[in-house]
Amino acid sequence: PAQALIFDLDGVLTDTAHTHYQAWKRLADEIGVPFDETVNLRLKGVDREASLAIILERATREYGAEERHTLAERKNGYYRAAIEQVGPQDLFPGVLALLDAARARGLKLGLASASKNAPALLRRLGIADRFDYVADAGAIARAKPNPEIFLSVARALGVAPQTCIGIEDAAAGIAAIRAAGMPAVGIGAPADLPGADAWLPAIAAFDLNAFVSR
Ligand code: B16
Ligand code: MG
Repeated sequence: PAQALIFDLDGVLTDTAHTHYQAWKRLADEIGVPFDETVNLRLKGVDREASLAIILERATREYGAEERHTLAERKNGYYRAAIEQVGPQDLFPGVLALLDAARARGLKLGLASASKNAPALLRRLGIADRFDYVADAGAIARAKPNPEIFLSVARALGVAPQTCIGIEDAAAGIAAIRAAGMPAVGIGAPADLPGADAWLPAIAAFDLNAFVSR
């Protein structure tokens, strides 16, 4: 039987995916690199440095390591400023009810976000104390689709990976969950999230009875 739910954050519990996009777009405009929603699809679930590398594929010159670091920091400043406005009202519908219901069934709750801003965002959303363990994105060496982040959460929760259910909105995240040996629930369309065991249009549609047998 399932013992834990492990959630992604951006795109699963709240819509900061768009906030990330706006911060990257501002940076890309400033340095004159074309960037749009289509390119942005490739950034979903991808960490900060790798996201910048994807954006700079369209640059007309090379950017050295130090310069890339400065650009990534600049984007992060824009993002941090934007999430100052985030509050509990920005949680997707159904999140609190699901966390409560899972807790009532004795399930452990973990968070596996690639974002180094996840702890700050959880506090803003008012749900920081609802998780038994939040992955330290800065300590993860291999980004999704590598299973490391999901395995680190299972280990910290003290449960076997196959007794966890991973919930993700990004293809790289679904691949990471599957590689960790966990069942994967995709938030999105099957065509965008190959390999998931089930797909839901939004977290509000997550029915514990369907996934967790008593
Ligand atoms: P940061 P998730 C990911 O979070 C986002 O989906 C991705 O767009 C972002 O670039 C990444 O976090 C890194 O975020 O720059 O804040 O460290 O979907 O894994 O919760
Ligand atoms: Mg995500």
